[in-house]
Amino acid sequence: MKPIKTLPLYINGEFLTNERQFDNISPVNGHLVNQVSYADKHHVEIAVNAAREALSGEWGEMSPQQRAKLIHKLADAIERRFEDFVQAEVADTGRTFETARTLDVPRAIANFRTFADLVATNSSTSCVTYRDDGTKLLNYTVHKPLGVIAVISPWNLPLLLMTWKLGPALAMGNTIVCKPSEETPTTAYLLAEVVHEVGMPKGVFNVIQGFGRGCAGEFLTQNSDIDAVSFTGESRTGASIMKTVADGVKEVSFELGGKNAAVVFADADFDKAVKGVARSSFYNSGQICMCTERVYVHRSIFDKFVSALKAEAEAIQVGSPYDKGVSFGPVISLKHRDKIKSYFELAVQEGATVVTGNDVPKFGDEKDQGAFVLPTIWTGLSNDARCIQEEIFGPVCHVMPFDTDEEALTLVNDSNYGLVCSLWTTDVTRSLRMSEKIHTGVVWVNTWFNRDLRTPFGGVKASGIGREGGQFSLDFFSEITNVSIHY
Ligand code: NAD
Ligand code: 6OD
Repeated sequence: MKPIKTLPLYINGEFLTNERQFDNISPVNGHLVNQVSYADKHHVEIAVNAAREALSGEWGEMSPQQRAKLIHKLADAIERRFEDFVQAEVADTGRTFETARTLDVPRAIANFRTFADLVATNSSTSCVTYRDDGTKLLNYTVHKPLGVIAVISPWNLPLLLMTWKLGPALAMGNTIVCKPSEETPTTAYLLAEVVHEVGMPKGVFNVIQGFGRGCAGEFLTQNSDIDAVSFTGESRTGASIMKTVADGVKEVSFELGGKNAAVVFADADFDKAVKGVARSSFYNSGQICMCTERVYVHRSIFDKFVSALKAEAEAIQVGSPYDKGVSFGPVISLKHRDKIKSYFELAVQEGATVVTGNDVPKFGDEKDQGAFVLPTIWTGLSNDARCIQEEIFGPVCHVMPFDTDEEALTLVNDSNYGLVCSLWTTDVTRSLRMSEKIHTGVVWVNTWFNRDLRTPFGGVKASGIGREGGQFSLDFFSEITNVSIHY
């Protein structure tokens, strides 16, 4: 891929460059990746108007099967430009090439293919009502597009999380205005290029770039002509968006923050649990909403577990994704690094024992201008410590011992968040009993971040509203009408 100097917006089938631009900075070394056109308020308005118009044009006339065919073409076009997407995701985020090649880009392709297939084979429900007078009602449901969807996504898995919403929203015949994170604008631009290439009707997919509060994100949610917001990001931002759209009574689907627990029982496959928790705590530099930041380990194996997890953390090769052998890149920005550093200080103030990390690495080269932190493990805090209650969103976990299953359950559920939980045990009955009582949207047993795209995904409490995945996504992105025929 040739270096892109300025990213344009994509509105109503056209690429538009605005003279007002912001810098996209590499978290690896502080270099400029590219400049990005701001979407001003009027750009957002024309994007929403174009999306509204496109609902009733050629796109609105397509059958689900025709839409599915076009979405498959889109997935094929991404596959043809696989390496461009990989390079862009690595440049924006600093993650490893392996992560981009095995997670981000394949999942983007799967997000389109899965929902294209689901919509092409979807059926509706029906039932017959038998009335006292001998007449009947035939009821059947019709799924219509919900309308213009505002898709607002974060920086941690930019392409994966945006396409997780675009796949089902397009499959159901909606039109979209999407706003990627200001930290990671490039793959959304590439997506606009492939949308353009495959001949998606103009106005169906629009990309506006810029920041959130007081900027493109808020201009979009304030626009009364959107029909719904599908948002992934911080819980606080979700609350603010909810207030913005409340007067217009817009539908929302929110995937928000987490402070996820892993529970390691005495009967766990020890080596598998250590590797699993190391992965769930440190993968993608801890920047996945499902990452583990609270680890509860049965007291009988606590010391052994902490030593083994420390060894895993210290074996991680921290550095630039462009260097050989590196398995762990920077966090997204200096601002985010400083937030994580503030928790390093807080942990010590709160009385934590630092097992490893709790510092930024020194490289003696341009990476010292990057946003690196070391994989970090703490012990010794009580469950009400801020470091255990607040989402840090970095490669940081606290390990605490427990004695009984009931105690583990209480500790896990003692959180404002409720996204995911991982249980490590060889006792199936224990895993079933615990899963029924854990307050999270997903419980994994002896695994983590293992996804079947047909299953519901989402959080409880401050971790979200609604579920996306399979039929749950198709339902959210539809206006479902019951047609009732009397005969
Ligand atoms: P963020 O909330 O700061 O930003 C997310 C998006 O919202 C960005 O595009 C941003 O520009 C936009 N935005 C910010 N303020 C806005 C406003 N007032 N109105 C409209 N748009 C606005 O989140 P982030 O820092 O990009 O992402 C990290 C957060 O996302 C973490 O809390 C993480 O847990 C969460 N997350 C959750 C999931 C999930 O599936 N539950 C997935 C990924 C990330
Ligand atoms: O795998 C998914 O579908 C999903 N929504 C992942 C969320 C990851 C959060 O960072």
